[in-house]
Amino acid sequence: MKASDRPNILFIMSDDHAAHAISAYGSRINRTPQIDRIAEGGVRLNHCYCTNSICTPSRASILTGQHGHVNGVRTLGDRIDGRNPILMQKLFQKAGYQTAIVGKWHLGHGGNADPTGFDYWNILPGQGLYHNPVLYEMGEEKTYPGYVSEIITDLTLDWLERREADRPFLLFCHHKAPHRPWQPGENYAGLYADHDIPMPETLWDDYATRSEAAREAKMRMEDLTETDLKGLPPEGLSFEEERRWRYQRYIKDYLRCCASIDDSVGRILDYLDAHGLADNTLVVYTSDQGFFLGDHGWFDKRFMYEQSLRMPFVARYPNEIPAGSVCEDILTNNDFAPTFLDYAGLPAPPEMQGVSGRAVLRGEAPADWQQSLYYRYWMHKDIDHNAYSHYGVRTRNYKLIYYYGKGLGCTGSSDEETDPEWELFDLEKDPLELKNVYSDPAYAEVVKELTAELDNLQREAGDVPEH
Ligand code: SGN
Ligand code: CA
Repeated sequence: MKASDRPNILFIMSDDHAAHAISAYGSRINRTPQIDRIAEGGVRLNHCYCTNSICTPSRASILTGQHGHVNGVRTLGDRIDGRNPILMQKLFQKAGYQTAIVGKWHLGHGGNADPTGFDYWNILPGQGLYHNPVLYEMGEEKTYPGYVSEIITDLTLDWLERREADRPFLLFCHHKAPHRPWQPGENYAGLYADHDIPMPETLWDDYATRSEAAREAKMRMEDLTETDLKGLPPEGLSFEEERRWRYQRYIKDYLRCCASIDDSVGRILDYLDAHGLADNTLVVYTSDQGFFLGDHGWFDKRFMYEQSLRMPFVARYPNEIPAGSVCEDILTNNDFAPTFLDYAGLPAPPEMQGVSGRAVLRGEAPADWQQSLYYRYWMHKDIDHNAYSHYGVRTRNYKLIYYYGKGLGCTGSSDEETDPEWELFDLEKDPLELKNVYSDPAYAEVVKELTAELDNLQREAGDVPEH
C-alpha cells in the first residue's frame, strides 16, 4: 500500500450511548439522522459487544486490544500505563500517521496516565463537565465557555483544519454526552417537551427467577437523585405513577444529550464532505458501552445483560464497505485496534487479544470467525450501584453468567462476599432476558456446553476462573 493510499481513521465515541437510542438501530424513542448517515453509507453491526461494560476498562481495551486483566485496567479506578508500547495510537504514529484525541479520555491524567502516542491531545479530566468544561491541552489546563459536545466538536474540526493534508490521520473524537447527570445544552432543552417517550417493555421487571445481583443493584428509577432528575417527583403519586414520572424525566434529558452528539456527527461528516475526505476516511461511531434506558427498571450499565453489553457500531468507508449493509457477526471492543491497524496495512502486535474485523465489516467474515465472547465485570458491590462482579459467555443463542461474588481486591470493590449464582438465558426465546433457565432440566445440555465454552474462552484469554 502506498503511504498516500492509507485511509484516515476518524473514531467518534460517545459515553453511555446505547444502540437502542439510535434510529439506525430501530430506536422507538428518538431519531439520530446524522449517525444514521454513517450506517446508510456503510455498515451497521448488530452484534458489537464490550468485554467489560464500564468506561475506563472499555477505553483501555479499545486502545490495547486486550482484556482488562492483561492491560491492567479492570475497574473505573485503574489507570492506563502510558508506557505500554502496544497502544494503538503509538503504532499509527510510528507508521507516519498524524494522531490526535479530543474530549473524554478517562484513563487518568498526570504522570504515566497522560495520553501518549498522540501528536495532539486535549482531554477532559475525569468525567469532565457539561457546561464550561476544563480541558487539558497537552497537559495545560484551560476553561472553555459553552456546552461540552459543541466544544469537543469545534476542537475536532480545528484540528482537522490545521493538520498536514499530505499525511493520513488517526483522530479520536470522544464525547462526554450522554453520561450521567444528563445535562442538556440550551439548544436542546426544549426537545420532547410536548410528548411522552415510549416506555421499555421491561420497565416493570420484578427480577423473579433471576439473581440476587439483579435484585440488589441500585440502578432503578427510584435510585435516580434530585440532581439526575433536576427536581423531585410531585407528592402523592403511586409507586407506578412515580416510576413513570422518573422515567420521563430521566429519558428526556438523556435523549437531549444524545441529540447534541448527533448534531456533532453531522458537523464532522459535513466537514469530510466539504474537504473531499469522505471517500478515503474510515468513520466509526460507537460508545464505550451500552446503557439501560429504563430496561429492567434501570439506568446505568455494568451488567452483562444485552442493553449494557451491546455497543453501537456503525462504520463508513466507501472504498471498501458496501453502503447500507448490516453485519450479524460478533465483534468486541478488543477487536477495534487490530481492525483499525489492518486498514492502515499494519500488523497487530501478537500481544493484542482481539482480531481484525476488516473483512467482517465488508461482509466477508472468514469461515472460522468468532462465535462467542468472554465478558468480565470486576467491581464487586461498588459504592454507586452495588453491582456484583461476574463473568460469562455470550453465543449467538445463549448467555451464561456467573456472579462469583468477590471483590478480589479490585479498586472500588467491596470485600463483602455474596453467594455465587448462575444465570442462563435463551436469547432466541427470551431476548429480553427475563427468564433465568439455568436450573431448568431441559437446558442441562446447554449448561454443559456453555460452561465448557466459558472455560475455553477464559483460558484462551489468560484469565483465572472463580467457579
Ligand atoms: C459516575 C456515575 C455513575 C456511573 C459511573 C461510571 N455517578 O460515578 O452512575 O456508573 O460514573 O460511568 S455520578 O453520580 O457521578 O454521575 S462511566 O461511564 O464512567 O463508566
Ligand atoms: Ca461510559
